[in-house]
Amino acid sequence: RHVISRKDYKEPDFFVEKVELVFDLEREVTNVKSRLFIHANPARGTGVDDEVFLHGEDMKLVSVSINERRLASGDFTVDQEGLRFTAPREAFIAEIETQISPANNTRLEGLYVSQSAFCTQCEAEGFRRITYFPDRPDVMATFKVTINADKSSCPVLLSNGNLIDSGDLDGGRHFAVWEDPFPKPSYLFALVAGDLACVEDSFKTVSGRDVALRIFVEHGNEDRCDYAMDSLKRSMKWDEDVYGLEYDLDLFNIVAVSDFNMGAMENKSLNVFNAKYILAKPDTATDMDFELIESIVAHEYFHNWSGNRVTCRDWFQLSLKEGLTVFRDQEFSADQRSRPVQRIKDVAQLRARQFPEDGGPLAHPVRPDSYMEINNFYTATVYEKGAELIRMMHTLLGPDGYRKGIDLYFDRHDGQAVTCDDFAKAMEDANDIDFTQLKLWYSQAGTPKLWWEGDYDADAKQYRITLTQKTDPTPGQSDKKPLHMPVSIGLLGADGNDIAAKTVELTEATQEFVFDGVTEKPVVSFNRGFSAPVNVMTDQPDAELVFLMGNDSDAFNRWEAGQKYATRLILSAISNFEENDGNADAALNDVAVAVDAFIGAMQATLLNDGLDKAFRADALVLPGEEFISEQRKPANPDAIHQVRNALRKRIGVALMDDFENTYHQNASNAAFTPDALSAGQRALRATALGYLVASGEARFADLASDQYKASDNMTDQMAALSVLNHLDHPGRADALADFENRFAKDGVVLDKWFALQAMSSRDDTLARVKDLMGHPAFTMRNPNKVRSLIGAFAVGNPRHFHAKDGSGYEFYTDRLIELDDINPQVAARLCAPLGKWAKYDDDRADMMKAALQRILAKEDISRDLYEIASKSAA
Ligand code: B3K
Ligand code: ZN
Repeated sequence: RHVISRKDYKEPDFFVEKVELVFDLEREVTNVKSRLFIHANPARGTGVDDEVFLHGEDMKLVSVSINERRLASGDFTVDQEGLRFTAPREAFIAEIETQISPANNTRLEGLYVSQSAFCTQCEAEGFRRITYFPDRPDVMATFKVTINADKSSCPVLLSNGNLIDSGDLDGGRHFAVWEDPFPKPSYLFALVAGDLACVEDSFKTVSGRDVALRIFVEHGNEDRCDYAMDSLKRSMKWDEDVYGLEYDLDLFNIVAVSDFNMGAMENKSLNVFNAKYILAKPDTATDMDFELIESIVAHEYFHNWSGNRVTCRDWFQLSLKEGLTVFRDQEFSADQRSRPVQRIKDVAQLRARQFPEDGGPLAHPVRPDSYMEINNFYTATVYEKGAELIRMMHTLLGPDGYRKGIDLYFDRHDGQAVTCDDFAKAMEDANDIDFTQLKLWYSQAGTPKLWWEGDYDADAKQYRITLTQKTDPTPGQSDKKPLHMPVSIGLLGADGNDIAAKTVELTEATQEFVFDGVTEKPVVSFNRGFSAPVNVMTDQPDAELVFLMGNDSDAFNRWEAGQKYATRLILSAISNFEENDGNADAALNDVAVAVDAFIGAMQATLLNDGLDKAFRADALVLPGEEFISEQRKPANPDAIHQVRNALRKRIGVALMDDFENTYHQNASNAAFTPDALSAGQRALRATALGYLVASGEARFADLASDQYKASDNMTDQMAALSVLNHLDHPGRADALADFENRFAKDGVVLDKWFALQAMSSRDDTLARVKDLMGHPAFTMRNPNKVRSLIGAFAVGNPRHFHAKDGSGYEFYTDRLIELDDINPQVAARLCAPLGKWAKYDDDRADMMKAALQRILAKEDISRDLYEIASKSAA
């Protein structure tokens, strides 16, 4: 199999200055004519031949002409990778005609049909499925695009940039011509054509430019665009205020489509979104949906600078745009909502998705060294760990130094395709600082482990703290060097106030830091705000964790202390689960004192009105089953599930009165608004309901059932439904039936219904999932459906996915094999859960490895799935 290596990067031999495309849109056969204005790269080495290579896949080549002379079949060669011919001596024009079939494009890369509309997805390498082209990000061209289509089925015709012409044609057809003045790589090209409704607004930029903002959706969804539009306007303003970056065209379009491989795509001035991340109104979307819409709309908008104006030289540099843009959207959300709550969410996400990746068979650096299929590298590491890297720069430089670096970066590289090194260099030059060691975070994979040891000297009033770091080997990288990282540390006195706090810079394997003027033996609050994205290995006594839960001035570490305490409790109960004959209650009894202390601390958090409600809701949630299973090898999914539930039950019973009060006090009669404050109130109430139901008292299941019936918004309904989902209560069936009825025709909303059932811990879940595959709304062709039913089963239902008899693995493997023929990118993405075999007992590990072998034995396996399955099996 072909492996592409970062060290083999070579500048392109030829550049394309300008592209003119003409599309004749038809569902079965679309004709594409392209005119490329090509010239040789003046910097290319001497002695190279004059062969021009243009990428192209799965197309019919109709003709090629050079400078208006049609090439005979002997003058060019075409294979599975592309088209080759000999270039004339001077700059020249190539004209190429191809035919493609959007209706049969189930991979959803290139030009395809979603519902009745035509749309494109070109990142990373989809443009080569539309026409022959040097489909690499360091070739940047201006695009002029003519779209011809049937007027009645495609009244809306869109591409990047400005509309410069349009009109009617014979035979019921019409056309539009778009021109994008900004040179861009082919991956940012987009085209949309269909019968879509449009919601319109506008934004005046800081220098007075009026920008028309349009969101295109399927008819009937016009009333679900308000929040996305509002998020867009707030993003535009925030980027001006915080980064000094202004929008650069008179038009910004967003299109929502039902069939989409990922979340959204930042095509220049024509963002295409998975409809799930645009459509929302109170009775169809939860608070979490609103939050995701806000952050993804912002993320794609921010790419206009971090990604489009300055793009990546090659795909190994993907984190240049993705890490930076994730950091930008995280900060945007922190400013729009609650900063500590945002940080808790981001860290929980990092630990749930990126840490396991970094500790498993698919571990790779933020800037990978090689790949088989680049689409497999849109990972938590490139995105979220990449964002942590930028965050560390921000912490080390401070807001002003960071901004100086950013200004220099955009100033220096506007209009260019650059590297992660170029980014770091701008940060260094603007601040006269050396990031040589910090840059190891780009190249070294694996989550560092960090230990600390403190020593208090009462006479000298000094507290000395020694930090030790170590990173374990990862596939292909055995020797790890010490990293440079900022570690924020606070010292708390007995009264709960900070005696001292500072951010130290760790650069050595072991290093000591001294705090002066420490008047009493402190309690340490370590790695505040998760300033370094590491695993802190040092345990603190239960009493210190309780103290931090109640007193730390750093809200993140208050939450963190609770998570640590809960994890430790659950792990110790799990380790004596077997000795207690698999009885989770008895296992908890063995650690009864600690359980009681923990519940006391939870109660204090619950009742502390000084803490905001969203924070309290987060702090009361126990670490998830997946997270716990990462903490000990072998992980026993049954034990984890039972112990965690038993602990939830104890908390529910012990704090029943408090939860009941919380539940009733936080009811609201006001109309639903998606703002952070009201969302926090609903979240706290949902947490209370969850614990009340967990207590096992039947009246609370009735309460959940009543809540489902009585509430008028999706957030409260889903809160009720997600607790009923695991029960035998008649309210479950009623609510599910009602949900199905109401949203039968509503793909995006019905996905919640599929996912709920896939995640139920009830015994009949797998059988039900199999049935649901025959549901009229289910299709393997729609990625959202596949993720909701099949993906949610693997990721959100550890108990059934890891069933001891192997039934979960078997079902799942069949689906991946089936999906690979339809959509390899999505199949590859869903394969990762099987790669975690090393975490489980031998029986399960063997079954998971056998499943990977069965996948690898598939005839015509895609490059996408092969890469993930083969690396996972190793
Ligand atoms: N840049 C796109 C992701 C493209 C994924 C291609 N497999 C969305 C984003 O990160 O904003
Ligand atoms: Zn992105």
